[in-house]
Amino acid sequence: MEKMLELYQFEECPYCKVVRTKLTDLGISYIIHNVSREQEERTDLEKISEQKFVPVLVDPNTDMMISDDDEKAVKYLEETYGAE
Ligand SMILES: N[C@@H](CCC(=O)N[C@@H](CS)C(=O)NCC(=O)O)C(=O)O
Repeated sequence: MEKMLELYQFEECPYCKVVRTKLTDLGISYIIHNVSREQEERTDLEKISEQKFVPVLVDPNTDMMISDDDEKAVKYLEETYGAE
């Protein structure tokens, strides 16, 4: 893993917590982008992912972006980094 993974999230979001926990369990250091709790204010997130829901997981190593789907993000992390 050459580049750090990035997670757009806010702390109380239960779906974000699932992804944070999986990243931690896999020992992956990552960059957190804390978005506003107000959906209307998530303009940066909308530019990047073309939608306003979190979590959004970005893996620049594989050009993968997973938006608004914690189960898919967890599956991706297990399949991509689970063996490390
Ligand atoms: N199905 C999505 C649900 C994600 C979701 O509902 N995220 C909430 C925050 S917990 C969200 O962004 N809601 C829009 C908002 O905050 O207004 C997932 O599996 O991750």
